[in-house]
Parts: sequence; C-alpha cells; structure tokens
Amino acid sequence: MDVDRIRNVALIGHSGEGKTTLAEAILFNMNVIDRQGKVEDGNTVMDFDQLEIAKKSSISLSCACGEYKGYKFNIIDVPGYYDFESELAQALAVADSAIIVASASGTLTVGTERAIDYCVKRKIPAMLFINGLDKDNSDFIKTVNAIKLKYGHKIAPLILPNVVDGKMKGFVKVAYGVLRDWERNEYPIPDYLKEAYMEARLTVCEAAAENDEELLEKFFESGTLSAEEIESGCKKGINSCSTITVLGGSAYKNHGVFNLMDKIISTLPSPKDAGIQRAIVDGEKTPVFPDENDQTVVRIFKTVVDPYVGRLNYVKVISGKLKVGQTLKVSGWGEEKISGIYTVIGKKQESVQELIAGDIGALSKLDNARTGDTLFEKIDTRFKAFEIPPATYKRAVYAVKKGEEDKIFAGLNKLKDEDISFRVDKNAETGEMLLAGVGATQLETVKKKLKLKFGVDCELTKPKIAYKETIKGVAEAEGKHKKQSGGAGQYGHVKIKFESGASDGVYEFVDAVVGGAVPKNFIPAVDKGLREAIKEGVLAGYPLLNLKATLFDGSSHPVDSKEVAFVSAAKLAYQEGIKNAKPVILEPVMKVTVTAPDTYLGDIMGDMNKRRGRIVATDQEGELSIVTCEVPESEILDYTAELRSFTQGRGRFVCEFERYEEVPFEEQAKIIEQAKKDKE
Ligand SMILES: Nc1nc2c(ncn2[C@@H]2O[C@H](COP(=O)(O)OP(=O)(O)O)[C@@H](O)[C@H]2O)c(=O)[nH]1
Ligand SMILES: [Mg+2]
Repeated sequence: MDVDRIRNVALIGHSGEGKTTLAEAILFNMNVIDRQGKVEDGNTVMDFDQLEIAKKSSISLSCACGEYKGYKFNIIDVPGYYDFESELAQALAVADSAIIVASASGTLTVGTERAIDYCVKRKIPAMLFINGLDKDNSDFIKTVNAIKLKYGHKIAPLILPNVVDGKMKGFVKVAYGVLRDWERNEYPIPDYLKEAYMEARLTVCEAAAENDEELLEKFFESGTLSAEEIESGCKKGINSCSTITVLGGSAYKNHGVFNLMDKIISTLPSPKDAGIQRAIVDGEKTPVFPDENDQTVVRIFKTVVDPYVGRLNYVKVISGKLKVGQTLKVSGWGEEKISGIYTVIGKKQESVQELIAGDIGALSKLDNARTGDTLFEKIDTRFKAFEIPPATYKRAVYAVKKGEEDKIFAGLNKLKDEDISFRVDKNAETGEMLLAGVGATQLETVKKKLKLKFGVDCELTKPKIAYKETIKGVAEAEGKHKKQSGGAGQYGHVKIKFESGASDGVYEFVDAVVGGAVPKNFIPAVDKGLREAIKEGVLAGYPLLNLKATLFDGSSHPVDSKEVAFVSAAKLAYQEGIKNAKPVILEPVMKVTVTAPDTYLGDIMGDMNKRRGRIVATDQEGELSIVTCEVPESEILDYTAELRSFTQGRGRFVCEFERYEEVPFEEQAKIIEQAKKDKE
C-alpha cells in the first residue's frame, strides 16, 4: 500500500445523525461485512461496546478499515454528544479529513454548526454528507440553503436531488452531468432538472475555480470546467479549508454512499496531501511528513481496555515504518518493545507485521504508553496535547457498599486510560472523592463502566461545598475549666480577646499576659486548645478562618493547674467568644468565564443574576460574547447542563476558584439548618 492511497477519515457531527450507520454502509460496500447492521439492533461494527449497544448510541471513537478501488480507508466513527468531545479532538488529531454527517431537516442544526465551526477553526479538510434522504420529510435543498446562509459560498453541493412526487429518487452528479438513481444506474439529465443543473454546475465551477489560478483562467475563457477540473479544484479548496463540498443520501438504505466513497478518493486528502503534522522535534516545532524512509514516529490517539488483548492503543504512524520487533522510545520516560501490531475493524483486530507512514492501526502489549504518547525511533518527537474540553461538571463519588472506596478509586484511575477527559481527586476539605468531567452523561458512563469492568457500584451526588466560617466583630470571653471532686483536681482559667485578622489569614495567637496570671508553661496549652477549636466554627461546624486570639489574662492553681485544663479552658472561651464576635459563614466563589454567541448575552447575564452571580466583564470576539463573572460555587453545580440547555449547546464555560466570601443572611440560615440535619 502506498501512502497516496490511504484515506483517514473521521465521521463527525451531532449524535443521531447517522454516522455509525454511514460507517456500516461504507464497510458493507467495501465487503468488510456481508450484511449492514443497525444501531437499533445493536449489531453495528462501530458501536460494539456493551454500553453503546444498550444506549443505542456511540460513546467512544472506534476505527475500521477496508479497501475500495485500490485505496485503503481508515474510518474513525466519532461520538457526537457534547460530553464526548475529547474523542472528537483525539480523532481529528490523526484523521486527515472529516465527513460531517448532517440530517436533512431543512435547517442548520446546532450539531452541524458546531462540527463545521470545529473544522474551520482548526483547518480540517471537510465534506458534508446530508443524511436521511429516504425520510419523507427530508429536504436536501432546503438544508443546503440553510447551511449556506451562514457559511456562504464555502458550501459547494456536488449533487442535485431528483425529487419525483415528493420522493427523492436519486441525484444529478453535478460535475459529471448525469442522473443517478439509488441503484447507481446512470441516465441523461431529464428536461425538468436541466435549468437547476445548469445553475448548480455554475456554482460548483466557481467554487473549484476560486481555488486555482489556472482553473480560474480557463473558467473565464470557456465559461465551464471539466468534471476532473471541478474535482481537482474542489480538492484544493477542501484541503485549504476554503471549500466544503456537499453530498447526500441515506446511510440506512445505502443510498448515495458509493458516490461519497468515490469522492473520498478523488477529493479528500491522503496523509501526504494533508501534509505536515506539526510536532516538537528535539524541542523545536517542526513539520513531520509521512515519509516511509524517515525515522519511525507513532502517535497514540486512543487507549481501550480490551477484555481479550488487554490494553490496546490505537495509533497513527506519522512517519517511517512501524514493524514488529522494533524498540521505540517514549519522550520523558523510556522505551517500548513493539510486539503486536494490528489493523482494527470495530472490536476485531487482525495481526499484521507492519504499518506504513500515514496508516492507522493498533498496538497491544505496550507496558506503559497510552493516549497522548508519541513513540519514536531516534530523535525525540512529541505532539501538542489533545484539546480536552474543560472538566466543569463535578460530582462526589460514594461507594454503595461500605469499604469499596479504594476499589472505586483504583478503578477510576484505570478508566482514565480510556477517557482522558475526566479527573479523580480527593477533596481534602470535605473528605469527598470527586469526579470532574465534561457532563452528566459522561460521568454516568464512567459509573457504568466501573460496574461493568470492576464490579463495583457507586453513587454520584452533588459535591459538598467547602464552606468556612469567620468572625466580623470583636469579643472578649472567659473560659474556666475546674474539676475538684476527689483525687487530683484540674484547674485552668483564661481570658481571651477574639477578633478578625490573622497574619496568615487563618489563625494568629498573641500572648499578652502580664504578671504570670497564666504561667508561661501553660501558654502553649492555650494556643493548642484554640488550634483544635478552630477546626469547627460555632455556626455550622465549618473551619474558622482569619482569627486573631489574644490571651490577656487568667489564673492558675498551684497544684491542680495542668496542660489539659488550659486546653479545655481555651476551648470554652472560644465557644463563648466566637458566638459574640459576629460569626458568619463564608462560601467559595468561582470565577466563571462563559463564551457563547452574542445573541445569548442577555440570557447569560439574567441567569447569572439568579445565581447570585456578579458580572465582572463582558468582551466580544467575533460573533462570540465572553462574559466573566463571579458566582458562588453552590449556585453553579448544575450550570453545565443549564447553560447548554438555554444556549442550545452553543455556550461554554470554564471556572476556577477565586476567593471566599460571606454568605448572605438567608442563605446562612439554610446552611446552618442543613448542618444540623447532617449531624443528626
Ligand atoms: N431513515 C433513516 N434512518 C437513519 C439513517 N441513518 C441513520 N438512521 C437511524 O438514525 C439513528 C441514529 O443513527 P446512528 O448511526 O446511531 O447516528 P450517530 O449517532 O450519528 O452515529 C439510528 O436509529 C439509525 O438507524 C438514514 O439515512 N435514514
Ligand atoms: Mg454513532
């Protein structure tokens, strides 16, 4: 196989548009499978995972390959749902082009818009496939026009539908000037389509000519271009991301899929056309070409834990040749011996001896390497890290069965191999195990995998907020600990002034005792008592911040005074004093930066108000508004889903801890009430 004859194509777009079904049709047409499976029957090549079968929808990217007209297609089926966007980033880091699958709904759907924007922004060559044209209410032309409304002449349809009695019977191949039915028979263009065809052809010729000086000249001179010229012009346009060609059909009925496959060959880039993969080579940013004679460089873009072969790493060979028996280095930590190389078709692997530059396959039996690692032969090479969506959705993890916490923690850490877009932390403040990810669907998936692969059940709950307490006023208090009933007695007596303002922001102890009212040797005991006491505030039991405590008086007993007595006395004074020093509850306030199309600006600000948020700044970047606000953490625990919902998935946010702030009075009452309940 020659690198020019490889096509690495990712199928992208919103979920439910037919990507997995399209992959199935392509594989069927390449004779990789002898029957086209259905997502709803749970028998497709790409949705093979048990959870995907149950959900009837893709969760992680999967790969399959086959041959068509002497070309090798590596198809990467990418899940469309928001929560799995990391899979999109991983797939597009190695695919040389994308096919955006869009339903023929007559509108530009948010999912399609996101996919197009993603490709345009990152310069990924793309083609659109308008799917579901077998459905009664589908409308190719209306859909294309809706997409054009936003993207203009970038969008170049290569087909013209032939609709008879409200049903699409086939299409005109605009470049070639023939009518095709769904059985791939070809006819001359009927009269009723001629006018529309002439118009469509003109549009395509313009799109092709725009990308090539020579073609432009020819088009000016003769007013037309040949089919080959149209394709070569479109190919240039696709490669430079100035053109997105449009095809259509029905993945389900396998209509229009052969035509798509022909265009994959004629207009989508080979790994060589797609050209340079930017890498950091020996510390320098350098292009790496898919040259067979160069050093071997292999990039791992996905790790899966396979029940039969163990950990399987999906790889793209960036340059050189990957061979069984090679030892390759890994930046930063060592080397790996290459023993099992495979081509992949969904859940099936076929062992091969080598993979050439530009090709995609899988490696088994690597010791440590995983997603994101680059293996190289001689010169240190690595790539920019995958663009992972921010992990803004947090949930606490509790074991259903007591005692399984460690097993859950270990399982989660293993699952991170498969999904690089969630984090597991232990929160030292609240003592909770926290899972942070892109959204609820993702974390639910993690939970199900935990059960399936490690046999442990867990519950996901809203995380506890790490509230704190402090005082705003000043109070003096006395604490006396006295026990003198029989045997050895205990006596400690202190007078302490409590006020806000510790030098370190947490706690400061000042010894202002004169004349030995509290003997020198017992002063550390007072400090110790207070240090223990501030672990719990007097309102709701949260740690106390910013306390300055000045010991200014007290008394002692020649026999009964002991360390424990002064520790207790200090604690008594604390209870009394803090209550009188205007205690308040503090809450963590986050800095949240929301990005969304500017039409949502008003909604975002109004919604922030309801969350007790403060707008700090608003900025504009193209059509996007960027709103920076400060909002209590307790008010944004579900913001991921809510922002998505009122922006139809167009809004994004990131957030980070900003500072602690006083909780408003009404809210304090709720927190105190809750703390009481928790204690019972
Ligand atoms: N009628 C019709 N149904 C389709 C077509 N393509 C996909 N479907 C159905 O739409 C649903 C979602 O398809 P799927 O391939 O899972 O979409 P994905 O989420 O983009 O991978 C499934 O029930 C498919 O059978 C099509 O061209 N026509
Ligand atoms: Mg799918």
